[in-house]
Order: sequence, then structure tokens, then C-alpha cells
Amino acid sequence: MPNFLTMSYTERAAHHTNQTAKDLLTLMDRKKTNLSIAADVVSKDALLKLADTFGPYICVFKTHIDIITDFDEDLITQLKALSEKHDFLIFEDRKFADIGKKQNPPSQTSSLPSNIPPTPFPQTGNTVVHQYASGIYKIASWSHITNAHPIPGEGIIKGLASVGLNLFSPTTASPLSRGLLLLAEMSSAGALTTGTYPSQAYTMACKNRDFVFGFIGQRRLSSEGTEEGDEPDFVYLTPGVQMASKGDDLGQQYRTPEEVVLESGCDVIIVGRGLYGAKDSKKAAEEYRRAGWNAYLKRIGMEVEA
Ligand code: 6AU
Repeated sequence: MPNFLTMSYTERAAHHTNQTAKDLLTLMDRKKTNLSIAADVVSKDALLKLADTFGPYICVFKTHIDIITDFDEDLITQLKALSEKHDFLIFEDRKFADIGKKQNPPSQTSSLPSNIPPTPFPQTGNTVVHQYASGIYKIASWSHITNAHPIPGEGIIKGLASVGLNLFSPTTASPLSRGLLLLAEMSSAGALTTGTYPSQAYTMACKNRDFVFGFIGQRRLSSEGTEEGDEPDFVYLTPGVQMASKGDDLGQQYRTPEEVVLESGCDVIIVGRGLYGAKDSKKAAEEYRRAGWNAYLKRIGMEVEA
């Protein structure tokens, strides 16, 4: 059985069956970064400025699009252009968590973004289908990655996959690779993601590997409790990372890049206030990038960057 912990991201990409995982793992080695910024700002200008400033240092730009007070379609056009310019993936941290609910499929004309051709949505829809494809934000049309809580059961994955796996490029007609992360564990004090919760999330992910390519979590999970004999590879994106602080007054808990990547076997460090709160953005970006990258290099037995 391969040991994913000591394999390079590129080697893991070659083995991976999920296109989003392949894209992300390849990008990380190409750009020498496993840093993601949590861009928790509330205006269009501030969000685009963060994407342009931190773009050269990151593999993933994480958004909370519903906190933007002056959201418009031009924001998405510009964000997509910056993702191409700086070579990063976009991750809308939507934390879907709705129950499955039978209803009509989204209207093929009104709910889809204008640049996405109609796709065969299932006749029995799910609330999250609409939340992902429709509304003001049309998340599926621009976000490479999104995430969901496993709490409602497997139906949430099926609903989101019915959108994410059925989107095609209007220009090339090739599939737009979209991928889902399950929240297996949370970083905040008192989170209820304890006991068998992470391993149940793991089992759900194993059954849906065409769409689920990894987790938001605090440590690499094992296959204990899964119904499969083999050990699938998942990509772990980990929030609650800061080097100067141990937490905030609302229960956030921070660990260092080394604790997250080297000791807990996670892959991507997600840093919010540690980056956009720094006085010198570029210096902080390079410090976090180097800390995350060196932890990965140590893990795979390579010489670290000076
Ligand atoms: O570094 P911070 O504390 O400024 O920001 C952390 C970011 C925020 C949270 O919404 C998010 O990470 N987050 C998540 C995610 C990514 O899903 C899960 C979690 O358990 N804790 C957490 O902080 O944008």
C-alpha cells in the first residue's frame, strides 16, 4: 500500500482518480506552495486586492462570497481572471449543510449561469442543488472547490455532485472539474465533530470519490471503519493556522504550519488573519508559504528551502 504521507504531491496526483485533486496537487508542486488564504473581507475591492496581492504565494484562494456587501457578476469575472493570472484554484467555503428535499429540478433557463449550457439535473432535486447552482452567487459556475458538512447524510453529496459533475466548458465542451471537501473536524473549541463523526465522514467520502476529493480537518484520517480494503488518498485542507497566536476570543484554535503538515499529515494550510492582518502582506505571505512548504519537504524527506 503506498504511503501518501511520504509521497510528493505530484506522485499523488498521478495516482489520483479525481480531477480536482489532480489539478490541486500538481499546482502545489508546480508553484511550490501549500498555502491557502481565507479571504474573509466584506467588499469587492478588498477581495480582489487580496487575490492580486497574495495570488503569487497561494495554491487556493478561499472565499465567503455571501459576506461581500457589493457583490456583482464583475467580481466573479475579475476573480476568475486573477485565478488564471496567478495560477490558483478558487474555493468557496459555503459549508453546505441542508437536508435532502424532493422538489423540482432547477429551471434550466433561470438558475444556470449564463455561460453554462443546460445540464441534465435529476428530476428529484435537493435544496443544495439550488444553493450550489443557482441564486445570486451561482457558486458552481466559478468555484473549483466547495465544501459540505456530512451531518445531513450522503444525500448532500449526491445532490451537490449532480451539479458539480455535470458542468461543461461552453467553449471546449470538456467537463469543468469541480470537487467537494467534507468537513470532518472543525478547528473551533467545543466543536461537535468528535467521536465517530470523522470516521463516518471518511466512510461517506470513500463511497463518493468521483466528487469528494478530500476533507477540511485537523489531521489525516485512517481507513479504520471504512468498508473498503484499500487506502484511498484524500487531500486535507486545514484551517486554524497561525504562527503568532494560539486562538481568538470566539473559540478559534491555532496551530503552526509544522504541526499541521508534518505532525498531523495535512496538505494545505488555510490562513486568514495571519495573512491579511499582517502589516507587511508580502513578507507574511512568504513566511507562511515557506513554513508550510518546508514542513511538506521534511515530511517527504527532501531538503528544506533556506
Ligand atoms: O485564520 P482565520 O481564523 O482568520 O480564518 C479561518 C478560516 C475562516 C473559517 O470560516 C474557516 O477558516 N474555517 C473552516 C473552513 C475552511 O471550512 C473550518 C473550520 O473548522 N474552521 C475555520 O476557521 O474563513
